[in-house]
Amino acid sequence: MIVKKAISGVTIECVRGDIASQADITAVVNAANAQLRMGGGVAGAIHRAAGPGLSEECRPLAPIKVGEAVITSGHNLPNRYVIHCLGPVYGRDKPESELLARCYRNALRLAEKHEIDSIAFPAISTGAFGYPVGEAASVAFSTVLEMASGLKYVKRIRFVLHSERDLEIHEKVLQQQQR
Ligand code: AR6
Repeated sequence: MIVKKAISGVTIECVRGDIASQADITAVVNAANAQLRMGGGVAGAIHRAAGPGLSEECRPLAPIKVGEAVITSGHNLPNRYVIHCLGPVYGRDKPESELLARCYRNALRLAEKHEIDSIAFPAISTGAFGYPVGEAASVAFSTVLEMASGLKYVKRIRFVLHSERDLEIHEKVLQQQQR
């Protein structure tokens, strides 16, 4: 099932799937490590699908700081761009919610700068970095909803969740958010 919400002409949707298989999206977001290297989870899936050219392009851009975002091309991915974000490690990088919000804000700013029409996010920080999914979803959606009316180019924002449980949590949180 796909849950959609439209706000200020921007569609926000949640789907279950693999961030590396979003062929109809212009930019996918990587839940990166500071060194912008392969890693596990999302970073593993993205680098595997993109091929070694992505690591090469990333090398001079690293390291990045928590909350920061950088953009590269998509290499062998079906997407034109990858936007790499370093999320906070839950319980260590504080304040977590502000640092996580910064990831979404900076990713959307970069997307606007590059005139990107559609972007897909994974649930940044909710895997290896331990951020509880419901809390992270709440930060992600409130940040995106806050920015929606100021977006000129980005018209579609997709959240790609790996498990059915994470999808359900995101759907609930999105439905609860009012603006
Ligand atoms: N597509 C979509 N979501 C996925 C996928 C996928 N292919 N694989 C996992 N997820 P994580 P983080 C979900 O660990 O917490 C990396 O190794 C996963 O279930 O990828 O920001 C990096 O190198 C979870 O809900 O990112 C960093 O060191 C969410 O995506 C570190 O882990 C994020 O999980 C980043 O940790």
